[in-house]
Amino acid sequence: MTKATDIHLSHADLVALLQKIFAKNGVSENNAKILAENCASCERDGSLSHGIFRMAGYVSSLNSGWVDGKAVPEVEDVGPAFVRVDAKGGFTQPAMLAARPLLIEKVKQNGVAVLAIRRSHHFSALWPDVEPFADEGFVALSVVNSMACVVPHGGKKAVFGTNPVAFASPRAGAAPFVFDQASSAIAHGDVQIAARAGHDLKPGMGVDRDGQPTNDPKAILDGGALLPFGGHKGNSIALMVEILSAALTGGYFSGEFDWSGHKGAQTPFTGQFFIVIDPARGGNDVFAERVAGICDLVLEAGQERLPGDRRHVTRAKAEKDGIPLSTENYEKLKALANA
Ligand code: NDP
Ligand code: PYC
Repeated sequence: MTKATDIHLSHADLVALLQKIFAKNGVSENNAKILAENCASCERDGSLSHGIFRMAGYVSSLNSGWVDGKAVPEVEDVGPAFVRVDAKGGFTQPAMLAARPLLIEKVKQNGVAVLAIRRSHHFSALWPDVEPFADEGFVALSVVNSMACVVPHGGKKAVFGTNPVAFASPRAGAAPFVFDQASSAIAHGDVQIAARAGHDLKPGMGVDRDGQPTNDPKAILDGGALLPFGGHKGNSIALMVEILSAALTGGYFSGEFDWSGHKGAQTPFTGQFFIVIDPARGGNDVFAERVAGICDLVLEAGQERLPGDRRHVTRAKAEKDGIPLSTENYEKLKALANA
């Protein structure tokens, strides 16, 4: 009998396999490498709602003609501290990487710069987008909106996406402090995973098609909706994400794009926003030490762990033993690569 994790792949081998799948499905060589690296890193870190679980959705969206895997983003220098990118209907990550050198140059010049990406598809976790900035000594915040599946607090109709916010900061003597969280009570990916596994959700995550509270993930996916986390407070964060990611960038709101003509489309067609700061401009030479200090205080006060800690433990184990995959999932990936 096969065990849940009887295959272990190196990060490089998983990237190569995923790259082949992207390339087979109309993604350019450059973009395939970026997306494969991103997806393999999610799997390696145990961000399973956005790891290899997403590959079938990527393929389905690409084959529906909804997303352009070959898109070449256009980077626009629009102000001393403002970079804009038209992703041209492609994925966000290649657009962000295309703009990165100019963005960093502006952050170094001005102490702060923003990046506004529009006409982009984001189908992954956000931490891979912000963590590298903190690795280079910068503080970074990013938000992305998705597809309307979250009812506003007290409302009846889904307006917001699951709209995550990710933040990264250098921290002395340790990996950067990074959090990455949906503004819904649960990510849509985790609802899909629970539905497949036949597990109920905890109370307070969603409503069914009649607006009644439900713990059944299938009822949420079948005409129901998710709730914002923390009631009216999560609601305001979801709304802020719509404003920054769509209104400000020129992308679509989560409820605005029409993918009905593309059967199989799954990738939200929206926008993404970044603020990147050089903490040295704060005039505090011990910024990273101060961050480490406040993180230590939180742990000493009794919080069991910090955000990102689980990922780093999972990453270290995967780097030592390989990334664990079930035989079933490995076979599915090979089938997609050889289809
Ligand atoms: P989680 O609720 O699992 O985690 C949110 C954050 O809290 C993470 O930084 C996590 O760190 C941290 N955390 C979790 N448990 C604890 C704990 N006990 N103590 C301290 N920190 C903790 O994430 P979500 O379900 O909200 O989101 C999952 C993913 O889905 C995210 O990566 C997000 O970007 C992605 N997403 C993407 C969307 C898109 O449109 N592209 C839309 C919505 C979500 P750790 O990682 O170490 O567990
Ligand atoms: O998990 O909520 C989610 C999600 C939406 C788009 C990509 N991931």
